[in-house]
Amino acid sequence: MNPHSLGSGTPGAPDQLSYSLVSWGWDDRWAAEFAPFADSDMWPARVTAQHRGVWIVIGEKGETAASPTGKLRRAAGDSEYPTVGDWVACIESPHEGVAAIHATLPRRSAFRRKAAGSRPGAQTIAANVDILLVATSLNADLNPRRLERYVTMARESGAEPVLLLTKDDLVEDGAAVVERLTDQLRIPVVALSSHTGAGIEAIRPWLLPGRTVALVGSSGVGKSTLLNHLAGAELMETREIREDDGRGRHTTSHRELFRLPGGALMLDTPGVREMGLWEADEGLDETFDEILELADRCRFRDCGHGREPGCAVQAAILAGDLDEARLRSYQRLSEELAGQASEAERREAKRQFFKSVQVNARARARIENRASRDR
Ligand SMILES: Nc1nc2c(ncn2[C@@H]2O[C@H](COP(=O)(O)OP(=O)(O)OP(=O)(O)O)[C@@H](O)[C@H]2O)c(=O)[nH]1
Ligand SMILES: [Mg+2]
Ligand SMILES: [Zn+2]
Repeated sequence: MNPHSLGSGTPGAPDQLSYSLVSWGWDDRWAAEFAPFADSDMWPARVTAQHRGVWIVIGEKGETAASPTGKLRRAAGDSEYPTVGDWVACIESPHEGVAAIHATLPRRSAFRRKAAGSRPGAQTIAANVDILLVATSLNADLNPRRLERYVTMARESGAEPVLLLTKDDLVEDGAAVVERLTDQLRIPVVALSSHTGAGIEAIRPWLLPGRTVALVGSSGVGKSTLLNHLAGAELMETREIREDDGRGRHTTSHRELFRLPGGALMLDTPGVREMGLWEADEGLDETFDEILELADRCRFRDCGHGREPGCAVQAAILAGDLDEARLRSYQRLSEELAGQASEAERREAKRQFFKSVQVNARARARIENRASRDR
């Protein structure tokens, strides 16, 4: 963590677009979003890192630790709970050296996943990302289903997805894989090597000043190595992949946003084993748009694309126009999403149940109170 350089003076809101904020992605639209807070002692800042219970924000006067006000913590749903990449309204707090995050400005994009563990709901991993670099290594299992899942989530986030095939120095046929996956996923695909520098130039067009670019993908694919290569410095620790040795294999353990020499903002994230789909219907439809198009021509509106007569999807598979594996992948992801809907329903039912129990408990307490008074 960097030292906090925020002075003790009260940082005011910038009158004009201040350069230091602009270099972190601030623009007229953010200034407009901040307008409701501008007449107070609040100042805008961007969340650049999140550690356990501590947020690092950067404002006009520099960097400081911060944490959400109790009110924000209590009120915040996932869309207001500050995360890396968020623009927030901060105010000095009584705790020295720690600013209070009063509000989160509405996000332009949000890369979300199902919350880890048993906690229900979604977790926003990165906010206000323009370009999502989905990294996967060429020398490992290139599971197209897993890639489709990532691309679906990336699309749903509102950011533009780009597939990075890392460690190109370790394989012979990188170019062929690029061609195949471009065809399959219909997004830009780039093969590169952070060790030799091959292919790095191909991602420069996305690394524009003030643009936020996030790196996501499984552990060990070389996300932090790429960040360090682009930064020309060891910003993040990297480590050789170890087989599971009981100590876990994740090297990066927190999310952090850095400014690269060219002015682009790059967000490194810890690799994840499992990215659960979350409210990704729209992204799913875009990823499988050819299936959706075919389905429009099925005889039955609710066609399951199995043995139904007049199924345009099955016809396309028979004609060799559609890969059956793509249909299966689409169906599997759809089912996963459908399962979530009912999971949400179950949660709601549980909430209602506990609410009624509480009401009953309160009613019981009132009755007992009255009974003891009457005694
Ligand atoms: N041969 C080769 N190895 C690479 C390349 N990029 C990264 N590596 C190696 O891959 C290993 C993992 O790299 P990291 O950058 O730590 O991977 P990561 O994606 O950040 O992993 P997590 O932080 O756990 O999510 C390191 O030993 C790197 O040196 C590359 O282009 N070529
Ligand atoms: Mg890393
Ligand atoms: Zn059909």
